[in-house]
Amino acid sequence: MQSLIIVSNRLPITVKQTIEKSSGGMVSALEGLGDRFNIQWIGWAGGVVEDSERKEAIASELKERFNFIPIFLSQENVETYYNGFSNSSLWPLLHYMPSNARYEEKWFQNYRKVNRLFAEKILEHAGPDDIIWIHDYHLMLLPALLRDKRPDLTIGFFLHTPFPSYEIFRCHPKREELLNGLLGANLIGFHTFGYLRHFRSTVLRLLGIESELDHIPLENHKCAMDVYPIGINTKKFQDILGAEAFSRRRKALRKVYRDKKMVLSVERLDYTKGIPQRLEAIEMFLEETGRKDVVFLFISVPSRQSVPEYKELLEEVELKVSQINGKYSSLGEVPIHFLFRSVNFDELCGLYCLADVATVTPLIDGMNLVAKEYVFCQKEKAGALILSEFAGAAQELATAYVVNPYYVKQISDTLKKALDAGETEKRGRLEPMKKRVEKHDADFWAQSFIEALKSCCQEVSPPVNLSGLSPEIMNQIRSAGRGVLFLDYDGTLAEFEKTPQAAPPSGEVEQLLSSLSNQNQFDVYIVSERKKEEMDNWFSNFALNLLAEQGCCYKEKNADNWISIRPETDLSWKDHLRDFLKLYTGMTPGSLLEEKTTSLVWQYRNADPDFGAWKAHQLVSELQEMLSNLPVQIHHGKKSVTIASVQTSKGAAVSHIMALKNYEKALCAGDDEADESMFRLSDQRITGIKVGPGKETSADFQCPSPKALRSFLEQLLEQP
Ligand code: GDG
Repeated sequence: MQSLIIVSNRLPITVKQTIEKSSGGMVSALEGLGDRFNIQWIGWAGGVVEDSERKEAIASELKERFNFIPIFLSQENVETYYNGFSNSSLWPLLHYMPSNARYEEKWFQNYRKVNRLFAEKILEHAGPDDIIWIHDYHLMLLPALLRDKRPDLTIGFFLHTPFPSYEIFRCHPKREELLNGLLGANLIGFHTFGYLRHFRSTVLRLLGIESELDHIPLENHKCAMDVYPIGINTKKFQDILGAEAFSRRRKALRKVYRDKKMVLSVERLDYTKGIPQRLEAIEMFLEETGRKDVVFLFISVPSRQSVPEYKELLEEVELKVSQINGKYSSLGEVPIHFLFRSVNFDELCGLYCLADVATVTPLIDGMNLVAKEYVFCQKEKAGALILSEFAGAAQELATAYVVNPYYVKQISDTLKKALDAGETEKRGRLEPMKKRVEKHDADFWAQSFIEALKSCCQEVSPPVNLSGLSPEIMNQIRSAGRGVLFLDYDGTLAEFEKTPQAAPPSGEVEQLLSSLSNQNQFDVYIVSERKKEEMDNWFSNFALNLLAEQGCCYKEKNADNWISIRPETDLSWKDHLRDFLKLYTGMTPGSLLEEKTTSLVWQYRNADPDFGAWKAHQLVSELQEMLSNLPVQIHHGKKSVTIASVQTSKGAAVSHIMALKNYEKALCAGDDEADESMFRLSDQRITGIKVGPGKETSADFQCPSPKALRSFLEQLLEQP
């Protein structure tokens, strides 16, 4: 049976005198996968265990009883990796709270170390076909660490928190490393489309990598992204709600709160949960209504108390609760019952069933399972859910009483409305939510993620690819009497750089150009949109033919002069357009205008990627209207808009040279819209290779990256 290795910061266990498995949503969801996979779980056992015999004993018990593999952390790692980097640096930032985020260099070093520790442990256990499913922000570097050692692994990553907008994520000192870490995965799952959208735009803005609709094309793999809202462990709730003992428990609880309407809050005491704002809303409610028949019960589970912000929050909340209680209590009547502890599962379910209203008003929350659990537990009567629009759950539970958690008056007014609502209104709101929660439970979540993860790795390569090209075409090209290669430069032979000046040949590219210069099997043309002078500067050390400025002119190797392909071209249109394009350059910081012999090129590689693309579309549509009667063509290429004479194109230049030199066979490679003119030539002698992603191409073959093309060309040059 195939192995599924689940990896999370903590193993779902509590180690006390004995070891007990805890039963959160994830545990049961994953148990549902047990029929199809041999499930192993790797994570921190919790606490600090120094004694090596004790470590061994724990490890062997965990392995034997649950198939769990523990990671042991030192005290220092707990402080730096866990309390420090994960909970004081990443957690606040992922939750839009940069003012709570702190950073120490040492925290990151240890975060990296612990991620490596996880990687080593996984690699010890991962077989060739195993699936690895990593959870959450504690392990953001792990996918790339694994990919680096084992490119064949199937790696999924699920983020349980929000992914914030680029403007927030960019605050983090290690933002690029974190993103690159995540991109090692084959599939990244988010709770909502909003988080996915932010992730894509952050990858574009920080790493300059463009995404396709549902994936990010990378050099050696595809990183798919999708939305998988987590659900609750419905079976566990169902079992308890049906049990006889539970109904007794619920009756007992009801006695405690008889004659009262109960408003329930359940959460970890965390600054993301909007507790101070909710307390203010309660105060306003009590002030305005003077109601004595409502009790507000808070179950605030202690959390991260060694992080200073959490201690401060506790003090703030306790102070506010005592102020409100001091002001609005009467003998025997206390409006807020604040429990700073957890309750057991039976009690929790009892409270869910009993509560007339649940207030779930986080300032931001990845999903929030309490909202879903409350909905599921409404059986005999219909309770009302007040839900923050900033909880991921609000995307699915749209018929709740949705509030802005920052708007205290709105929460207070909604409390009044929810408490006074009739059964019909509450049922009407509840039923669609219940249906959703019942169907899209934790099991559904895990199954959908794993199915998608499996299928992203089984995907066959795109229909046109180089694997078909290698033997057959290589031989044809090699055996042709007169063979020629037309090779575009930027984005084809060399990786596309952020600035046009940053791409002179170096490293692997330089080596390949030397090999191409030192062979005599084929003639080689470097084809580019670049200016003649630039091509002279960059390529004069190589014995290669050059074709510059989108096919306007060429220069044979070892020759001194450039030869114009169509000297009589009409270029009067350039004077009409120059000033107009300069306007766009002024409006778009980072863009520039390049003037070439037969073309004008507006480059926006350095502009804000979204703004640049937006302006480019605007430009193209204006140009299409302006230029309809002029002898020009417009190309919207990679980060550039080219307006060139109709008589000039790379395709026309290739045709011209093919005829002139009477070549028998040609190979054209390019990555961009302008290169399509070579691929579109209806000439049996020509084979086209499109480099990079993108489905729309007239090329015969496609290869994923400049690196892949270089290695293909190296092979081509080797003697068969
Ligand atoms: C992270 C994300 C996302 C709470 N108090 C008691 C108790 N609980 C249980 C609840 C619920 C769970 O804890 C809390 O889940 P949440 O989803 O609300 O929040 P986080 O723990 O912060 O979880 C969050 C989640 O991951 C899943 O992806 O939804 O956004 O932050 O199941 O029932 N359980 C018991 N006693 C308590 O006093 N027994």
